Amino acid sequence: MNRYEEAKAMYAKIGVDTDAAINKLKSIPLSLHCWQGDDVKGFDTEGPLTGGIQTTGNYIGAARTPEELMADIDKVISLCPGKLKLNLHACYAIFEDGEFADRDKLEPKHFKRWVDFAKEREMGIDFNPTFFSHPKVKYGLTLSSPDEETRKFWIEHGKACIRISQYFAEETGVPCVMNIWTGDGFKDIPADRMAPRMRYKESIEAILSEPFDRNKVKPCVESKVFGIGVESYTTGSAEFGLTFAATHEGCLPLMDNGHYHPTELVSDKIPALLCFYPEIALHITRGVRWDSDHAVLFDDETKEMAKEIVRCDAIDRVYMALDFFDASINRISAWTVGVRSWQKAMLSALCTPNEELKKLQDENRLTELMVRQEAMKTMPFGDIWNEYCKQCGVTDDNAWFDDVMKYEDEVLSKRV
Ligand code: RNT
Ligand code: ZN
Repeated sequence: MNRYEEAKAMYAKIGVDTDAAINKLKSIPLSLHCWQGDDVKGFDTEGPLTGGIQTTGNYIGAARTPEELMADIDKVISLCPGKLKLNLHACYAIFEDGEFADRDKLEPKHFKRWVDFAKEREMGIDFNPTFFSHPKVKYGLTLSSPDEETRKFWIEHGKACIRISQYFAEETGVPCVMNIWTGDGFKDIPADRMAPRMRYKESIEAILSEPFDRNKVKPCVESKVFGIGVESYTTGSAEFGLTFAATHEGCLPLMDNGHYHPTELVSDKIPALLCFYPEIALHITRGVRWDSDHAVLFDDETKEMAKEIVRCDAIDRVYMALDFFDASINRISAWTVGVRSWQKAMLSALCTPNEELKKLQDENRLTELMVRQEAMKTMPFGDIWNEYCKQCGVTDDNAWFDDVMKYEDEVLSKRV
């Protein structure tokens, strides 16, 4: 018997079918964010990253062009098991022959090359209007600005993004999750907390008044507790985001697990939202002391989030997307570790005897529940993971790094 067969038998004893788990995971899409490859710079502006988010580090090899970014994404795809979707930001528009369109004038054609890229790889596409890193962000505000012209510009941007999202869905045949996040807020104590939120509400409503097919475009609102330089107040707070989504048909709440106080757990929020929303969306990241967007690891909270999605039987109701950006280490490795870690967390959740454990809880057999849950931790999960990687045609955790170093040597190190 090989290691997988032995591990499979051990899991079978506790009521888990590992073959079924492996097959199920192959069909679950994970949205791969393009912005790990170039430190969230995009192609449409020259300025710095703003909006309360920050990348730190200057490791060699950030992608500078669409070609480089696409090549890097291909490298990541080749190292990762499972089904991926492409997650783009509006600032990654590709302009041909010196043409330029500002964010309010973006059109589907500016993303045609991304559509070709995704179709060739049988990937769907998710999308994000980019409400940051742009001269029209006025005093740190966009959709909630008191300046009407500013608001109008960003509303037009949002509407353009709805049209582009619908184009993505039509071209790929896969619904497009379109996420609205702004860094709007104040560094210090504001005098008016409500009016910016009323303006934000009306602006999002104006964006969503753009006609679109709700089966093709899934608009989301992502909330946040604070940002760098936006410490005292964010317009799009948690209560704002949740209530907006709850009161606007077809709009989903998006939770980014870096966007809460460090002792709050998104794993606990997932089942709470699933009681009310038909569908929700996630940004999966790793905050270290703050929303630092470190690469996702196979750590306890990541596992717990995956467990909730699986045991709430909500795989088809939760849109999972990665959102991190580390510029201090090899970016391909950061990306690959993040993808593989989430896949691992999902596989681990699928290899958990959830129904049996729930029964222990319902029968108040809480001592046994603790004992069984602890025992899960030393099951031979690595053998199941290696089998999944093998079936997906990718190497195990120890083998892919050499490949990245070769790519760094041959490709990334030449980008100076
Ligand atoms: C920022 C939000 C947002 C961005 C991306 C680039 O804190 O998490 O989702 O990270 O849109
Ligand atoms: Zn996010």
